[in-house]
Amino acid sequence: MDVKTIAILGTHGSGKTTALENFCHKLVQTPDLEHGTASINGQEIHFLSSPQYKQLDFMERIFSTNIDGVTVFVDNTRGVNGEDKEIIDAIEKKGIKYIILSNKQDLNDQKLEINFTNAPIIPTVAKDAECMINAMETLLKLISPYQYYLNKKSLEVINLYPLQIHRSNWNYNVTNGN
Ligand SMILES: Nc1nc2c(ncn2[C@@H]2O[C@H](COP(=O)(O)OP(=O)(O)O)[C@@H](O)[C@H]2O)c(=O)[nH]1
Ligand SMILES: [Mg+2]
Repeated sequence: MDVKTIAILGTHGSGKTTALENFCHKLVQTPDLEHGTASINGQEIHFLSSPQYKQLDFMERIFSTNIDGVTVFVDNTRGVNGEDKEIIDAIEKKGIKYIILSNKQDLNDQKLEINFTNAPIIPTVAKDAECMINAMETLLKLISPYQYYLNKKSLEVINLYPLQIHRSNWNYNVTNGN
């Protein structure tokens, strides 16, 4: 089965752990790594993140492995700082597909302005399941538009079954509004 690996990066306190606790099942937390899985739009995803301050060290470690995409959390109550720029520059250099989350949008609803990247900037609230799913779908589309389309089509077929037993817990919860 095809599993995508997505790195969750961002400065300390930007909302990475809150988001992972929200949408991952089987989230494993150690002092230098957080990882878990989720199924979004029929795509199995393995998420990797680091609870440590030094994101650049962590990036060096994981960028030598096979990363399909990156989600960068920016704390929108603070705006973009030098460390955010370092993280984004390093991803650009590697040529990996990424999105930027303007997180804590509930505390500051101003649009996050970044003038040094053309990556999608998506307003989010880390505890809000629906907006996190939408953000991840945007990244999946960016990574592989065709596969995203195929996954969506096969979900439509599965949804013809009234019990939806083939759907993951994650999708099941969302359709029930839990
Ligand atoms: N209001 C609000 N608080 C958030 C949001 N995301 C994270 N937080 C809070 O910000 C703090 C740091 O979040 P955390 O997930 O630990 O950041 P991390 O260091 O990137 O893992 C915690 O107190 C969270 O509850 C958000 O979208 N809205
Ligand atoms: Mg954390």
